[in-house]
Amino acid sequence: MPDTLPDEIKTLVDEVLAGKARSVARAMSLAEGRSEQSEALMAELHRHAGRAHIVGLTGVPGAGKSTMVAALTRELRKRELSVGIIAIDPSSPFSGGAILGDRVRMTGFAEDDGVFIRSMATRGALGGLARASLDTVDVLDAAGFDIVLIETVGVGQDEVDIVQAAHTVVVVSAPGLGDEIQAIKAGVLEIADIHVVSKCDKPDAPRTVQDLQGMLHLGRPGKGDKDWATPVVPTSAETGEGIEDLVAKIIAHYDHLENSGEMEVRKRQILEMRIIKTAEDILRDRLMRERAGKLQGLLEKAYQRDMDVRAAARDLLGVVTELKRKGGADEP
Ligand SMILES: Nc1nc2c(ncn2[C@@H]2O[C@H](COP(=O)(O)OP(=O)(O)OP(=O)(O)O)[C@@H](O)[C@H]2O)c(=O)[nH]1
Ligand SMILES: [Mg+2]
Repeated sequence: MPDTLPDEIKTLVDEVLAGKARSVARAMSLAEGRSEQSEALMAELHRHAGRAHIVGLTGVPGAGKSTMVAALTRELRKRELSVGIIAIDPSSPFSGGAILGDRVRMTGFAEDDGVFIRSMATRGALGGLARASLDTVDVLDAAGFDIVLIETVGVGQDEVDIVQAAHTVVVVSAPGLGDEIQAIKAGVLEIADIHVVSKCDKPDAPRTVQDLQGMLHLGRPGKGDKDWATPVVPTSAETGEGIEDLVAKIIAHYDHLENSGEMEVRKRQILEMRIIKTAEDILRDRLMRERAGKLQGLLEKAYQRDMDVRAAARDLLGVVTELKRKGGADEP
């Protein structure tokens, strides 16, 4: 580690690498923000991340994602794989309803060192949600979790971006919700590496399975990964049906990515996306700080029709020349 790193951060890094739960939680809180400390921490952790298998789960609200995450975690633990979980929760941090629900479902893991659960509220997220949540993935990755599960609702560009930054994308559809249609609209079905039909203890589940299989036969091409045939896995958290199969498919997909060279391609795509998202965040912060400054003069000129909007925007961008050298949020 560089000598310039504050002792406090050095200790935190060591503890995260050792997998100490309390330090992992603290590092994740830091990672969500963008202080100078957070940049130093993430720089160090980045060097140690890159080993976890990152699995994204998405689907419309109520599709059964959280129940599935709990069932999957139980199955992965049987195989002695450690699991870090990030649930991106659209509920307000104040109502806390859904977060509480997830906590209750996951309480079975409270005593288990091999499971770490974190809920992130979308409302009130510090900085861009995608940037923040993917930085927290790095923390779990560096902490040595074998699998990192990310649960997001498949609605909204941010959530779709986040789940697409997983190595393996699992799209959960529930029978009878009209999910097929809704998910197509949200552009979510196309990003699936694995389709899951949850609640297959319900009578209309076979229909949903058929719909998805039909859609795949119609040649929705997914990610253009020709050597992977996207499976449709019916599951029930109620009866336990299909959960073992789903874990097997997730692991098979990982093996496929590694053996075909596709993993390297995806890891580069994910990093590209993260770098751009982070740059956008830094830029937005910097520009927002000009609201009381340079922007005032520019908007006045635009208001008087002495300057057009694009010229004003380009002029405003003149303030970013210093960003390369300094941190984002904390520079004066
Ligand atoms: N019958 C049946 N019900 C299920 C199954 N899995 C989940 N459910 C129920 O479906 C409802 C929604 O489940 P969640 O796991 O909270 O769904 P979610 O997709 O995480 O929902 P949000 O996080 O709110 O988007 C709950 O009432 C569950 O009890 C299942 O396999 N069978
Ligand atoms: Mg949920």
